[in-house]
Amino acid sequence: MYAQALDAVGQTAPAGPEDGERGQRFQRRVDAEQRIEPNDWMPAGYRKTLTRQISQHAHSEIVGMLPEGNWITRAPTLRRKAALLAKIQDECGHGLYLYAAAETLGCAREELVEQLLTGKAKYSSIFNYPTLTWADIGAIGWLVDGAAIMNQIPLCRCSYGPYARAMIRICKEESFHQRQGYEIMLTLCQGTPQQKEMAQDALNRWWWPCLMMFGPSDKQSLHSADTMKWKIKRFSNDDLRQKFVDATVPQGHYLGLSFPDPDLQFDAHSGHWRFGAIDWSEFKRVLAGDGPCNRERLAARRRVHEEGAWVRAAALAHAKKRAKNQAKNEAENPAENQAENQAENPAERASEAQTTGE
Ligand code: BYC
Repeated sequence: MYAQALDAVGQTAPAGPEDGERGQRFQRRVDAEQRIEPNDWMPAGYRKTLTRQISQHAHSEIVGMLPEGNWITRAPTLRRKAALLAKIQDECGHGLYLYAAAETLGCAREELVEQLLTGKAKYSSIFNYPTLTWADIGAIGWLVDGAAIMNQIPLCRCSYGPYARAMIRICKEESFHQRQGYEIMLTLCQGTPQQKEMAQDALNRWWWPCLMMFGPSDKQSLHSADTMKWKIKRFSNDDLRQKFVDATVPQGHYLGLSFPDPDLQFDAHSGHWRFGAIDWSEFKRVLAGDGPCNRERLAARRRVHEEGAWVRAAALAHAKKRAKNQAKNEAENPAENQAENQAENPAERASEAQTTGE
């Protein structure tokens, strides 16, 4: 379905005011909340920034499986192991929907994956931190998925149709992820003093990196002006960060935990939790490839990509064989095939109508 947009490959259009009437018409459609679809004309800048954001988002989902995968064999109970496996599989699925959405913009998945493996494309900074104890799995669900939902719910209304539609399903699953994480934290906080200490230690280590997930401050953000104008982003990085802090601090207090920020305090006048300064030098270091686990994460991705080469080769060979057999069959029995197609089509059409609700 998504591959239809490959029709648009090569239609590179200039970006900005020089787009003239076409560009103005595009902006009017965006302003009127009309969805932009793969075969519609779009400014080159819109296509480029969407490809960048969606593919980085896809890479984040895929790399995001690694820190949690570290705990599958050591989950404390069968129930926890089943939930963790399901969550990690969901993340793989999210990555696949997102690569498919990015492909509708005319960039092949192989190329996007190559950009990740060569270190050219970014993925979320948060996945360059280690998962040292089981409590980190709780903290990732509660905080990382909590931050992801805050950022991703507005993306369900993104102006680009395939991205917005992918995000609807992703957000439903993220909400389950967040709850399973909070439940792990609650269990630890109601357990032994050592378990509560583990939960506190995980919060201490994940809190600041989670605030960095929302990206640089609005003043430093490179793309926000364009992405807000094009209604890809609906809220600025700082606004989303503040919403996350406001939602999360009372949840932490309910757990009986404290936040590793001496400046955190409630401002009754504005109704917001005010927090201390973020260490942007750490964020820059992680983005530059020098976080605690950057090298390990990329090495793991490269290794599994190489090890999976035979699966890609086998799938391609199988597809070729099927296409060849089908062509041979059609050449040998043209009348039969025509009758079969005619018989099949009404059922196919009916089932399509059912799934699209027509
Ligand atoms: N990490 O101009 P800005 C998840 C880069 S959740 C790395 O503000 P933009 C998951 C940015 O790419 C995580 N890089 O950018 C959860 C840009 O560099 P380039 C994924 C970052 O795009 C649980 C530069 O900094 N979520 O998947 O307007 C389990 C300047 O920034 C980060 C998404 O991807 C960062 N944290 O705003 C498993 C959501 N922040 O590209 C998986 C979709 C900024 O010019 N993405 N940069 O080289 C977005 O909403 C936006 O892309 C961002 C950044 C808010 C992240």
